[in-house]
Amino acid sequence: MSEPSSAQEAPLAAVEAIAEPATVQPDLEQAGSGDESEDDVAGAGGGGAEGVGEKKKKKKKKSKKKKSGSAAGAAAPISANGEHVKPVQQQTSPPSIPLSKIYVNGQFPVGEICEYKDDNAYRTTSEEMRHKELLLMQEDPNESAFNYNSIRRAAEVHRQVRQHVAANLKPGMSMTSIAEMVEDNVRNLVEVDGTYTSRGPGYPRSGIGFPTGVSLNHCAAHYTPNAGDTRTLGASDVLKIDFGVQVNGRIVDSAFTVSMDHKYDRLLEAVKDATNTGVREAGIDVRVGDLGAAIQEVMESYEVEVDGKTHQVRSIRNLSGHTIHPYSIHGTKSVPIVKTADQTKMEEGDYFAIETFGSTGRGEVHDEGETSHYARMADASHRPLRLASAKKILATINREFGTLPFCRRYLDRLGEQNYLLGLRDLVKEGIVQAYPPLSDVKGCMTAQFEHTIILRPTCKEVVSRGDDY
Ligand code: HZT
Ligand code: MN
Ligand code: MN
Repeated sequence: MSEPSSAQEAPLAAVEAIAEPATVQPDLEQAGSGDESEDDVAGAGGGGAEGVGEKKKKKKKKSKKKKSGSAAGAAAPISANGEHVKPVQQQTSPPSIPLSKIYVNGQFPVGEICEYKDDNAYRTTSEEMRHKELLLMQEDPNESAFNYNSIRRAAEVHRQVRQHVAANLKPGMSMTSIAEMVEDNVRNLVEVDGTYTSRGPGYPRSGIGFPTGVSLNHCAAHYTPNAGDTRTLGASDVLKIDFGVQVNGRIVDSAFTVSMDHKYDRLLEAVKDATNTGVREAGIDVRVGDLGAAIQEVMESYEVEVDGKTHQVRSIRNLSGHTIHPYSIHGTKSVPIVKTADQTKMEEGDYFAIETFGSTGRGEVHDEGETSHYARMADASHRPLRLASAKKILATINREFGTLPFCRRYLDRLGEQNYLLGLRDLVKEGIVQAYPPLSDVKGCMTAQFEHTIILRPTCKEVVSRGDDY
């Protein structure tokens, strides 16, 4: 079941590619030249969709060098409505060209398409479902969650940014510079321009979806540096890079793990396999507790040997995947990564972040360390605030982020000062939720892979799939 060559190969290969000239680009010819087959539609972004239960196509070897610089996700050449997705120019390295200048007709690459199975196999060809989907896709992207172009644009930004970041990570870099490398590139490619959708302030047109997680080693999630943090990346660190891109409120939430130290290869492979299992088994009418069981079974079938000691990889039982709603990173459903009795069903129209975490430790996380991540609660009703600093920072949060998560660095760069007391008051009043770093026991290692999927009427689309993971 496991992919022999997968795990951290992509990130490490990318890291090794630092030495190469950064000029090799995907050939535009190939991307839109009409040599597409039906396979290309179904395999979208999924040339690299290794191990998700579909035939692998032999990759054309046009260059001896690994492609770099763009479309890490093997851009799909045809959009869902049959129109060609034509890049009119190639991305630079480092990336500098906004996606809207590369895909000028507004059609962005389709993710990996997976057919529904069993009782839902009829959906693939059902006229009713196709018709429904065509109508949904014509809805206004501002108002409808079903205009998939917004999320595909966010996903292509994610692929291009992560490709660049993975290729440029070096031990000794500060965690702040790593997070900023992600964020600066996201802002450029997704064209953050300070405008809002028709919903007004708090609903930015496009931008960063949530703070860039750069969690290290036994810390599994929700660490990003605050001001003054001097931590640097070590050569034997296990780094989870978890970042989000947002277009018209549609958020792509996807993450990968890298380590320069090969002794963690097997851990990364286990978690990648577990996440791909979750992605593959997800579908309409699937019970989330059953999905958790499938994920756990694959995760815990792995053993990793680190410095002469053998560990069974554990699924971190109190972490989970989740639905994603417009402008809200966690919707109402969770996807456990261990077997549970949760009978909640996945449904048509749901957007899910499928993420799994493996650990060489206890397989359970607790809050540890200073909080960096926050988000305003969706229901903002509250009693009057007494602290002036709380009122002031809440006004900024309402205008700039609405219900999108943010971190202290994002407040700093807006020029906010001395807001910590006010921010803590908002947390105390239940207006803002704090998301502290989540860690397993000291000395263990944790890894994560995550994809965003859409349960479309006719098929499942793994929007964030790339040729890296
Ligand atoms: C919270 C705050 C953020 C959502 C998962 C996650 C990163 O653990 C229901 C299930 C960003 C995301 C989130 F700033 N969380 N995905 N990527 N973190 S979660 C959660 O809080 S809520 C899982
Ligand atoms: Mn994430
Ligand atoms: Mn997530």
